[in-house]
Amino acid sequence: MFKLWCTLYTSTLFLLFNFAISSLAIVPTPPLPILPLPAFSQLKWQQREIIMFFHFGVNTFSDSEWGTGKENPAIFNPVGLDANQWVNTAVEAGVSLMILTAKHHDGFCLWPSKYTDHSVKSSPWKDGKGDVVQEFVNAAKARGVDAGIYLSPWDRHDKRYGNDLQYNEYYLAQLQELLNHYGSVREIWFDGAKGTNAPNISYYFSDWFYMVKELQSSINIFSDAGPDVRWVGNEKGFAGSTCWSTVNRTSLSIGNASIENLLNTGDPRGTDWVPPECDVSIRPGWFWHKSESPKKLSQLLEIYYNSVGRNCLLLLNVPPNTTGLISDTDVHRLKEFRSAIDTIFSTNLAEKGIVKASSQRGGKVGGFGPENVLDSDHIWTYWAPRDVDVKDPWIEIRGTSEGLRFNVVRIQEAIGLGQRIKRHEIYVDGKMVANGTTVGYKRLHRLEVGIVHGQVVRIRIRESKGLPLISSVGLHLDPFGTPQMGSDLIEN
Ligand code: FUL
Repeated sequence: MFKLWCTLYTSTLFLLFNFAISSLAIVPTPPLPILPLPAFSQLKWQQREIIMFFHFGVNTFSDSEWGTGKENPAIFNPVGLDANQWVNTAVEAGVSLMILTAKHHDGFCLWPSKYTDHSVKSSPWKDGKGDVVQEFVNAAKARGVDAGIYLSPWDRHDKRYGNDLQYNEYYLAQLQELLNHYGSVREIWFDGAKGTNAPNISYYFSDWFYMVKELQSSINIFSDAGPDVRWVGNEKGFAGSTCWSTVNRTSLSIGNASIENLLNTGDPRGTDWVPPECDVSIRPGWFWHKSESPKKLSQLLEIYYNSVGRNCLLLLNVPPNTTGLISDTDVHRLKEFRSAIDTIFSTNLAEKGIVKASSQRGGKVGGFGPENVLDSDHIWTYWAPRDVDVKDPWIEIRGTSEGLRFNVVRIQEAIGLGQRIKRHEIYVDGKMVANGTTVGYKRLHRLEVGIVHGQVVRIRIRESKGLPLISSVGLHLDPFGTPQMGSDLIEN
């Protein structure tokens, strides 16, 4: 009897063990990533979609774009400055990161730097006791918005500019002031611009980059050449219709006009993850000028589709005026812009349909089914086809009896595992309505044919690096007009 119990006991244990092993074994793992991958701070940055730039300084008062460096600090007197109004404007526009020009090319510092007198401390504003950077970061913090800093390398005021050692020491000293004393800074902007007649100088970029990372661990460094975020190659707010977050950093350098196309499109063979940022101003100039007014809503939407809709971040500049406030016209235009984006994208018409795919990794219970493209996680839940389905994987939305009526298609890749899609096509009831190359974090297609009404929308992935992983699909109705002729066709 004892022997029988022992046998029964061991065979039950054996069965349980095997069951545990086999049920473990059937849970499919996520596929391997395709390198390079974004760093944590780059992934967070990408999800911000729209961030805001504030160009403010002596140029605001001298009505110029590039100050000479000879401006008298006495002109700087924004008597009604209210950084809370800037932040409220940003929050209402859906912005989570704001970048301030702490020092532009004219060399005037918006904080009381100990290393120069050419700053707010020599101005009449608050009797020389004010600090715009402090007011900016305080206001941002109060509303849970992140802060970023622009510190122009080109300095037309400081006498040390032109002397490599002295100027680099000065620049590094200011970086330490800004990154040590104003709390957490999430992005720093190293502008590559420099006038043709400016003195020769070498910037000690390695020293700057090391110092920045030492002082702020979750910061992203922007420059023409990264290392974390690259310039998009123009100031129109347009990324390439092919736009890779990957590039070889060794092919990039700061202030080099010959790489603008590469910056615009990236490189599918790139070994570094350095996504582009599209900087553009809401007005013709970067600084506020009485004679200028903000862009029309249709222009802002065009920019949105060609930046956020092309795997980019939009860095929209909204310059404070001489009072120290964002002008009402700009506040109003931003409200219209936000409300238009919400109108278009807050309803996903695909949610009314049934989603199907050519195959799914791990079968029905694998966790990689096509239904993942309709949830709210746009990074870590995704549709993955089976390993063998490399030839022509597809995902489709089937409408209910009323069908699907839309004019915008949104596709998002699970970029946490690398950017993969090289070519894709979109069909409605078997007819191609749009096609394109890269997808990346977000790709928006405004249909050139206008509103379509159909039953089955199929997205075919024609070429990709390994398996395509799609984290979200949206069908949307944009009531604000069709794309400006040919804008979707701009190849770079
Ligand atoms: C450029 C600068 O020269 C402009 O004045 C502006 O700051 C823009 C964002 O970058 O390179």
